Amino acid sequence: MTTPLPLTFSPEVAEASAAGAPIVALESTIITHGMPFPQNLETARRVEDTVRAAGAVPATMAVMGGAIHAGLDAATLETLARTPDALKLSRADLAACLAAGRTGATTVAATMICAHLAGIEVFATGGIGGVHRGAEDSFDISADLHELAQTPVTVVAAGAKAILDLPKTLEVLETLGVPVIAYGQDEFPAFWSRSSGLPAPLRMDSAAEIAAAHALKARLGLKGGQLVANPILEADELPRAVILPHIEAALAEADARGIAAKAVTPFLLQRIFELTGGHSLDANIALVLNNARLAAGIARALIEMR
Ligand code: PSU
Repeated sequence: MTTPLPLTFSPEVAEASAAGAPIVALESTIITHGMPFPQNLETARRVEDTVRAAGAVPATMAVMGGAIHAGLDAATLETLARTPDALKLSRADLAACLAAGRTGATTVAATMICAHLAGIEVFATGGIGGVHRGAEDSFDISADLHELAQTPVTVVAAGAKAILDLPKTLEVLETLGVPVIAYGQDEFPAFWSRSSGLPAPLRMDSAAEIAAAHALKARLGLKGGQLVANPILEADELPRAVILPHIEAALAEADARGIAAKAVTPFLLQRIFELTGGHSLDANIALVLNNARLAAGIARALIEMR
């Protein structure tokens, strides 16, 4: 289905949208820049299946051939997973990528924008971008934070990636007025680990409560979305003490090599993958699946409420 916007729905998503069925948006930067092939493709498929098994329809977002795609068919998903030079799209480059007719993968920020255009209110990812360590010199703060402040989509993530400066990330989210809701625990989770040592600003224990807060925020005329920080399951986590030395080593290497801007996050994820002998990727996959399940529950609850 093509709309007057440069926005194309896959048949599955078009049908769900017409029926008012629950839909969960999924991003694609995690496919092109966050995981190596073929695990990226396998994970993308498993995440979609997890959303379906939990009673919602997955809409993986990407820009291809001059259109935003809400939902990718199997062949298109595979093509994207095999496109290592896809652009990494955020708010700043979405329109330019469309104009140039290039292939682009959507980050959290760009996926929120595309989801909102497609009428989708819930989105699952791994971990959002945030304030990078050393941001006081580099000014490297992910556009994901500002997007959460202005686009009304609830984003389910396992916190912010632990390669970041988590206290500063929480500070910026507070300044921007973004509700940060830890799911089922008091602490803000740290992506590969359940614990960050930092209290979460808010806590909720059910999908229905999160859906109610999402709806009330809009009713009050408050701009922006919510961040749901869903801790990785205990059986899958890499405890902080295990992962921290690897994060420090990868950060030191990025610094020595002068890695900057959009290249930082993909470089760090790849180095930590190598340093943990692949365990960080196993945990990353597990946490995305866990987020997909919760997001489907929130999308269902939103519809049941209306
Ligand atoms: N979650 C993951 N892996 C990823 C990402 C999220 O498990 O690679 C991506 C998201 O697209 C997020 C981006 O928006 O990392 C953050 O990049 P940056 O730090 O450059 O803003």
